[in-house]
Amino acid sequence: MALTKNKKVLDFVAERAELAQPDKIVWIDGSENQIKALKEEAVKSGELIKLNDIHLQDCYLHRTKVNDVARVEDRTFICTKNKEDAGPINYWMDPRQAYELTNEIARGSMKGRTMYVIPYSMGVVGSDFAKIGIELTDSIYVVLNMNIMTRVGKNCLDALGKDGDFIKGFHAKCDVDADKRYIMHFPEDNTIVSVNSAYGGNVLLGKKCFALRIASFLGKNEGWMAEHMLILGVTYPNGETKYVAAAFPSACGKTNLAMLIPPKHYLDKGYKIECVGDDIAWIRVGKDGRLWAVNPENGFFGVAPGTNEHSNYNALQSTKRGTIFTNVALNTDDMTVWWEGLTKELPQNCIDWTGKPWNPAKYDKKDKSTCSAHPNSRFTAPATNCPCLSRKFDSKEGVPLSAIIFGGRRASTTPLVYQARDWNHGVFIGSAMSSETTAAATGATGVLRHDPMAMKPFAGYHMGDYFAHWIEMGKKVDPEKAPKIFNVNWFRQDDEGNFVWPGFGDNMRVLEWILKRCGDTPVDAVETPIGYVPNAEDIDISELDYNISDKKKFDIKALKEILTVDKEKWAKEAEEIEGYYNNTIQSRVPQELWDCLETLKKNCK
Ligand code: GTP
Ligand code: SPV
Ligand code: MN
Repeated sequence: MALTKNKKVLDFVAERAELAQPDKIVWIDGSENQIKALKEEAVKSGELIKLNDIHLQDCYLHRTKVNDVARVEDRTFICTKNKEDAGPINYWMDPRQAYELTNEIARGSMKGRTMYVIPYSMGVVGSDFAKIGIELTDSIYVVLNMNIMTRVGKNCLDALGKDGDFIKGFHAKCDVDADKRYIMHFPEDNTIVSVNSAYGGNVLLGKKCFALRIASFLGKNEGWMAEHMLILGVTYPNGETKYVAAAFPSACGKTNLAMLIPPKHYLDKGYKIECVGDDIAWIRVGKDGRLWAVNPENGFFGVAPGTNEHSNYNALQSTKRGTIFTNVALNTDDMTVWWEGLTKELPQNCIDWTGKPWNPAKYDKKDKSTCSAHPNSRFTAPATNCPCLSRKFDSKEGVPLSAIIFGGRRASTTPLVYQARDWNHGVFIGSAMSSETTAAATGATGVLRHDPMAMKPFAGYHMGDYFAHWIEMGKKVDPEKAPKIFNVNWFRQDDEGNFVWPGFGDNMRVLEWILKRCGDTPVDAVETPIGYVPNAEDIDISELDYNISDKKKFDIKALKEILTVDKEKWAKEAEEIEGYYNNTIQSRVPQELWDCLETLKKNCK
């Protein structure tokens, strides 16, 4: 039975049902009983495998088709009336053509299936930040994941009232045919259509599709920002908390930074990290002239491989209850899950992510095809499971930002950390980001590409206009209270290809410097061609017992090495950025950024 009298919702459901012709329509009310019944149904059909309820209470494993394991960037379209508005780095399709194409694909595709109506809110229901979406889907996996990742239920429809507007999402798995897979965004009609996939970012429409692509478009028009950022709080021994947001590309360390556990001597002093969000931030200018951020999500869709008790204890704890694992290995000894990096010892009796017995003897770290879990295997875990979840997670107004951090995966050139000279220079640094590609999207990994503000795959409009929006937001913030902007790189490598910086919990040492630069306990920095770099002595490397390789230890010499700014390399980088602006983003690059580029070029002479 319909759970609302909102005519727009009813019309949307009716129109899509007429197209897809489901046997049944089920409204998701968010009740425990309904979710429980859906889990049981999915276990019965084999869509989910129930895991050991003692070790992993109410947890399930799901395997996708082997052709459907990551976001498909080249099949993800921004469908604006004018091609120009989607910009040069988005795939574009004429909206009429995109509707026709996907309508043809979806027509009748839900015959014999159920269409679920998921009312959900991005953000705390009732907060000024929050926005409501309705996702229609024929996948129980999607319903159950959305129920973890967003706030689902009848109260979202109540918040809409009789004629409130919402973001329309339609998902049909069809035959999961990769050749007919399309993820279409219609920012001008607040609509998303996804067909022929059943994987994460392609189908959990509240996440990248709505909370980044559609929301960034709304933000541009309404004066706020939707960013691919984690949000964390650093609580000091005196109880005060400072918040930072950080944008790193997919699989470049957001979840890890968001819930890091500081080194022991910080903990002993009383420092604490609190996680507000691990992937997406919606940011507004508050009445006080500061920037305020909320995490619009309600759960974590985190990368499994590499997650373990030491690298990310909090994430691992978050997966112990009410979690859905996708494409990890099943340990049949005790019906638990495993993935590369979870434990040092390899389990002997696993079914790999494709459903075949896994041979640990053949496992070779360097050969992905021998892995038991897919490199982009994920856990969908409720945020409330996270031991370090911030008290402000559910706050309607969000948290005020002291710093914004950009970062990427760069084997060379980019130092461990540096600070922008001012807001516009910070925007320039974000716009000029490059990072090596990862398994989070289909295609080759390890290829260096431009990924401005970690938003290359997620900006729902022209990237040049997106840069201009950042510049505009800088003008709206009180200059005295604007967050300072930084860039970090945890991934500098030595000549043998080892990561030099210990990373993970030890990133706290860099966060401390960043917050000092935001005015805590002022600390000097070295002015370099690219911005302010720390004096090596000002990064705390005490109590650090870390070996870069069998032969090398991390010490002040290694630190100095990864803080170096090589003028020649940066002159080349500047040329590269100029090429990107000229050839890719073209005429819509704001003058302020051209000016920063000129300064960089001059500084590197
Ligand atoms: P998405 O969910 O795809 O947006 O990824 P993410 O940005 O949240 O990345 P995540 O924290 O899941 O980390 C991705 C990979 O980077 C994992 O394999 C981590 O082990 C690795 N990683 C994270 N932080 C660090 C770090 O500080 N140093 C090193 N060397 N690796 C890291
Ligand atoms: C990312 O790729 O940045 C993710 C995973 O967070 S997905 O939801 O698939 O986009
Ligand atoms: Mn992400």
